[in-house]
Amino acid sequence: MNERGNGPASLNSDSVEPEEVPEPNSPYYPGFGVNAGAVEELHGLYAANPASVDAGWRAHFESENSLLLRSFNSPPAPLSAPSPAPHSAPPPAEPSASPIFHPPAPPIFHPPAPPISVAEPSPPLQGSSARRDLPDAPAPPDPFAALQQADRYARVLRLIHFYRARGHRIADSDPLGGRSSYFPELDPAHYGLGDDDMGAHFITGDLPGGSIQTLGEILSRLRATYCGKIGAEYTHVQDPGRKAWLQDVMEKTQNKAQLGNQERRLIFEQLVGADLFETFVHTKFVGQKRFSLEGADTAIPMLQAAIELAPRLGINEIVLGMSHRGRLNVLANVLGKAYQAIFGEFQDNPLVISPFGSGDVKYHKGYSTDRFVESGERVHLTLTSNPSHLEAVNPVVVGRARAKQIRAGDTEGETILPILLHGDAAFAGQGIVAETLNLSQLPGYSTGGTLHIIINNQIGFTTTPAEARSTLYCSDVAKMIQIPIFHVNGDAPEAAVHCIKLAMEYRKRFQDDVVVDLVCYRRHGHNEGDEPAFTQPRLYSKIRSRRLLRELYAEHLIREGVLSTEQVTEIEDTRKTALNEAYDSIQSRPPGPDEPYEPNGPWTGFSRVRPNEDVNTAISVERLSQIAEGLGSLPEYFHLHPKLKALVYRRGRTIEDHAPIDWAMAEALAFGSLLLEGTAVRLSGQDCSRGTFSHRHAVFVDQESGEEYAPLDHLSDAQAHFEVLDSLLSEAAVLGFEYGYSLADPGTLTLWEAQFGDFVNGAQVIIDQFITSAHVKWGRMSGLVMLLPHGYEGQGPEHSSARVERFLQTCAEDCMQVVNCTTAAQYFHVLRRQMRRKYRAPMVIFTPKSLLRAPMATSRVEDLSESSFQTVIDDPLTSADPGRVERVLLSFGKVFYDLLAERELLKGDASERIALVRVEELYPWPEARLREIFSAYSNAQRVFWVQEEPRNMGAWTFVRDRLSDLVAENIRLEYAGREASASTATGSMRVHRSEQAMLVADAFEDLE
Ligand SMILES: Cc1ncc(C[n+]2csc(CCOP(=O)(O)OP(=O)(O)O)c2C)c(N)n1
Ligand SMILES: [Mg+2]
Repeated sequence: MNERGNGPASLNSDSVEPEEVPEPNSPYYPGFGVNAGAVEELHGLYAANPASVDAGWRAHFESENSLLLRSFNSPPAPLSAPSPAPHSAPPPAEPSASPIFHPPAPPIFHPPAPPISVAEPSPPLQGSSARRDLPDAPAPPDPFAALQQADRYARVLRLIHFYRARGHRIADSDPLGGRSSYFPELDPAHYGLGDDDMGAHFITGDLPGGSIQTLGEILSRLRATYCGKIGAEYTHVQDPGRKAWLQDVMEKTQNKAQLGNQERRLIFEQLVGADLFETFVHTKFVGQKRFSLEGADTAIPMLQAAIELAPRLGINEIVLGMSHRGRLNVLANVLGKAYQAIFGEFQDNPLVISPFGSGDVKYHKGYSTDRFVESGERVHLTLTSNPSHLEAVNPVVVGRARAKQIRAGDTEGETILPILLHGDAAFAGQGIVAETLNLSQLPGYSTGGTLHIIINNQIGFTTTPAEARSTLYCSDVAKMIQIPIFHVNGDAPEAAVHCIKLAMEYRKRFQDDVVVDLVCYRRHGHNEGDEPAFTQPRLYSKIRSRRLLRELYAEHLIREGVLSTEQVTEIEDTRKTALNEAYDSIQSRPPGPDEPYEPNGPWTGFSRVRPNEDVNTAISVERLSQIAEGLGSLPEYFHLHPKLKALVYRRGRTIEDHAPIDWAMAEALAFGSLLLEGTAVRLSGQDCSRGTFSHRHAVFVDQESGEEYAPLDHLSDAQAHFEVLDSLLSEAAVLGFEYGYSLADPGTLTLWEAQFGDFVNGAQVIIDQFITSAHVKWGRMSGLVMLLPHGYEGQGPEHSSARVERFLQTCAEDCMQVVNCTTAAQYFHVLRRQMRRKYRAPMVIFTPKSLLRAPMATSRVEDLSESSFQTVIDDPLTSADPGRVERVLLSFGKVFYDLLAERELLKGDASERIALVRVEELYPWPEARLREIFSAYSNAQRVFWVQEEPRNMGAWTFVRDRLSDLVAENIRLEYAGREASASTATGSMRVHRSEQAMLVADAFEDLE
């Protein structure tokens, strides 16, 4: 992990005082406090006539220890002596390691300038002004003049600081000219400095260009660096090392791109490609939505620059995520998706059927490809499929990148780079942005930094920035993680490419996210059919008068002698020809699906087609013992909490003693068995290492040292990695992250646990838009497991229901597995089944609360070593003589135990006339197994579905039709459960109990 400034950051944390605290006006200040002024006055008298002050003061002023003398007579220190300072940044790479920028090493933290001697000539100085004296320094010995001069120096140092902190406020970063050109703290007059002072010399602190420069020189560097086409926000970064590095690089280069002619030509070609693609599609596919990139064309050279630079920074793969804006352009011009394939989608040819299901609109689809950069090195690019829900893809991309990194053995995020493109309104508005940023530095979730590019077209659909946010910039939320933000003029492609280089270099050095805010405009409406002037007439009259960027840049390059007019025409013609040829070719030969769906890479050999046969998930008693022993072993030195000693001891002996296996133990045995078989396990969720219900204890904490120890990660030298992470307090981003992780690593059992199942609805977008539908929309598999505590125990409306009904409602096309286990062994087997099959589909497991420790839900060693997961558990009591059964009570989850308890109260042989059948997996619907069971209970006259949830919730509406199809025609299918309700559960324990008793009574009505 990086070391970082630890202080809490606020959104306005850059509104700080200057770093160089101005010297106090009076040299007496440190010693005399509020009396400094009086002492100063006395000294004035003394200076004019020593006899005019009393002997004590005279002695003091003459004394070597006098503050005044000390201040003025101390040997002058070199003004700009750089001292490698203590800073909390991680050790930066050697300067030579930077392929782009070559600032002096190491990053420098400049201490405040030492006291200035005006009595002595300045020592020799470095830099252009090195040999300058301070001609403006008044001749000694007039101390007042010296003080005035010190004050002027301090003012200039403040001015320098404020250019660093606020220069972006007047930077020319908006191509529509919307940014102000005046900001008070950037006006020399604000510091009492006027035109007359421009030629005067001042100390500059750590500003490059020499320790002493004229005010004109100082301002010129500051304005070039901070107020050009790039507005840099970085002084909110509290880590001095990071800040100093950036400052140094930017001020030395004056934040100007140093691009060769070849690179500039390439930028031009990319701009031509970006623009002509849009205009071509516009004319050929009239009226079709494409969410044009026009106005933000520079995004293409920016992405190209990132790819080009990647191998030089050790990056061989980039995982991209973006929304609608310009996506087709990125697919064509960055990922190299064939024009034919894209045009084919515009034609929506009925012959082109999605190979995996319903498919998706063209501007949501993912793509992957290999790109070869100039040097011949390969970069793998993956654009993650995403839904319309803006920014929802962010955590998915980051989780996916993390999994790829771990698979590649890259724990520092050096080889795989996530890039996220955002919209300005969405970045400011969607909470998942902040949640994802918040993940970026957390152990287990960090990727070594994401590069964020905001396509800031200064509008969101029809909404203006003034309506869309309370912040100054659309990027302000990113300040909370103290990362640099570059606002760059979208019509300045070279500056934008420079920002990308700077951002990539910064990420490489500090493993942080970086934001590049591409300030641009949207040439058309939200989509091409929209009329933007309905709502933004003035803005759009301005935009319509804007010339194309490619034309402006062509003129610039012609002026600079980089390209001739003929070359410009040739570049444009070549691109037009390619577009026309692609279009013509698909008229005669329609393209097939652009991405034939064959699982590849880590997915090779996996299938989305559910196998019919069961998989053996039992493991030997010896293996179970080995795992249990591991669970019961802690290092000798480990100081375990006394209350946990019995638990650890018990776990260690469970198998040997043939003790009952509870929920947590079954889970640990399942995890342990997978780990020993080489399958990694990653479990993430709020407080999940201990477990919300204090049952899991997957990690122990040494009571003296605080060291953490996870026994499951120490079972054997040959095992796979076990990772359990207490996550950020988010549902959407964390579930999104784990889903992304599961996309890239089918070989790791990836689980997300909700604190209580009801919180899962905070992540609904991830469930609906990705987990349940990604396969049929985009052909993407996932084996993600969601553990959702569920069950009616009188804890009120918010801690009872994980909304079983919502999952069931989306079930079709084998999109997922919906499970509720009633025994520990069933949980053990279903977890193992998830990984031991070559089939991958997401699984939701409704996990218990009260059953976690309930003896009746425990299992025996044989249940783990001999059996396997049963989708339906028939009643062991009645199945021996099914013909006697008159009533079948079907249930899903813990209510089974209530029914069991009630049945035990029945007198005589009545209990043998009631079968309690547990449906343990509702989806895929276990039709064959249920049919088998019903046919055995052929004498039953009544079949009940019993549930704890209200009638409009739970599984009732899902099972009703399905069960009706299964039971004989003369049999009534009945419901026993709570009445329909708007809220999931009552807040009263008393009411809960009576409802629970009532629903059980309903199931047993008319029985004695
Ligand atoms: C979560 C969500 N809410 C609303 C929408 C509808 N919508 C689509 S684009 C858009 C405006 C987005 O503005 P911005 O983020 O600035 O991107 P731009 O279209 O300007 O590139 C809206 C509101 C959506 N797609 N997703
Ligand atoms: Mg926008």
